[in-house]
Amino acid sequence: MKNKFLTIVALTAMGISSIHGQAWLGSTTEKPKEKIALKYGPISPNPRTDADMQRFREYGLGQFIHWGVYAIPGNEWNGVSARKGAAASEWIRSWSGSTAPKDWKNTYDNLYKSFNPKDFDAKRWAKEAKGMGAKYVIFTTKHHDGFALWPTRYSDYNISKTPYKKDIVKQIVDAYTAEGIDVYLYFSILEWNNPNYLYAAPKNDEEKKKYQKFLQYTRNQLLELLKNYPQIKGFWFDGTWDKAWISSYEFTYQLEKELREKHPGLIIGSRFRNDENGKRHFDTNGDLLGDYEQGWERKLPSSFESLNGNDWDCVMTIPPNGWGYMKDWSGLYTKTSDDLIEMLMKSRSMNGNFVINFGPDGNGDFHPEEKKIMKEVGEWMKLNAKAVYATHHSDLSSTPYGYFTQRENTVYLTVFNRPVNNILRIPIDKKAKEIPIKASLLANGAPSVIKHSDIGLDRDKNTYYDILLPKDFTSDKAFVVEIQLQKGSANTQKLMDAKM
Ligand code: JFZ
Repeated sequence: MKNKFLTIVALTAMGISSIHGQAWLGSTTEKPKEKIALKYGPISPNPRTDADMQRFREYGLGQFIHWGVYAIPGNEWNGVSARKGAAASEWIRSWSGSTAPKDWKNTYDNLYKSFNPKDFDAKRWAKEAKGMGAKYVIFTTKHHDGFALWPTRYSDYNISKTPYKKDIVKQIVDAYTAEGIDVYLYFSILEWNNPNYLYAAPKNDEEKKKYQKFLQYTRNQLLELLKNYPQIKGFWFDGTWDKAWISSYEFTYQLEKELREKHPGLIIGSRFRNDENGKRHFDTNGDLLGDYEQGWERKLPSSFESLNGNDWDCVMTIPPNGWGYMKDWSGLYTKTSDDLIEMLMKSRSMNGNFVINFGPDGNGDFHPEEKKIMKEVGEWMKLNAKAVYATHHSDLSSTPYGYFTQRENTVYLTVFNRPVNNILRIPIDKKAKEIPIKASLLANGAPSVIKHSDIGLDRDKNTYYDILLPKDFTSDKAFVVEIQLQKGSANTQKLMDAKM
């Protein structure tokens, strides 16, 4: 109850519900005492234990790219900003109100005729993403405007009709795969200007027939993507919140099955389909639909426990909102590399992947601020990757200094808050079977002294291991202390309690 209430308050504050009419879900599900029988519940086991899913868990850092014809206006038109008239830069087609240009939708729907990104170089993008440390990329094949960045046979509104002509999805898939970066395709079900698209559930035979055409079109496009780009690892679905799609649970269930059969190992998040009761992300029983929780959008979970062991990723914009190219970043709080690195390590400490979004411009260049972020995150990753990739939540109690991640017997403490006395005091449960024996700085390998300090800070539940940081070590970014655990017990002194 409490969680639900908080969710509603948060949503109202962000005005999200007014954009999508769909509440963000998060892991706030309460499970019923007895399982309710479902015909259209989860298809894949949860959690998945296969190698492809294990690979997903180890990514750590990802890159999201929003690219389409909305990159041309870049959230403005003829010098007028769409900031107050459109929900986000990639939503600029829905620009309305006093600032919207005359006949805007028509102008927008003709933008593809000038889409000709002369600087686009997929190999360069992939190299830069690799330099940032990304292990997977999520690329928009088609956003809500319906414009396809591949030469789809099922709609004329696609890249082959632009002056650029060449298949962009193919170039992305090939270039990123060649760099060892796994590719996931973003695909919006929602299409604003498709005559067969419906928002409300079809009411009569005519509407049903029309929507059937839309569903077949969606299926055709997805099968086409799998056929054209067999290297892809998964789909990242979006725009699945409208009633017509929600009412099509029989179709979407079959489609998910078909996609999985055609492409073994395929990874699909929880945003694709709902059960027969219209439950999205989590079914009527509170079980995850899809392979990982896909509701963490521009926000992070508050605790590891609240995630109920589900896999998840968080997708994050650098500006407050706006995923497509935005020419003007002035007057906005844009996240720094420090902000993003902190969110990355917080995600990793809770078993999640963290995905940073980029919105290249109409020429195929990244925003100068994005280039800076990419470089800074990449420099940090070069030193600290061991704390990020293939790590997981650590059972050590959370610490005010930063975040713990762990791989086998090695614990990484990414320090964001350095204590003035240079002592990192790590509480270890007195009953723990493993204790810290060695610590060093990832940045330069310098060893740190560990001292066992047995003082009753928290009612004697824990004993403490003090890691003494070298005083002459300075860093203007978060830094990582690598800590070796070894089997053993803390041998705490049993002091007699005073008579009181
Ligand atoms: C969607 C899109 O509308 C947006 O343009 C962008 O592509 C983003 C990644 O996904 O936006 C959403 C979708 C769901 C929520 C919020 C924004 N949500 O559930 O809170």
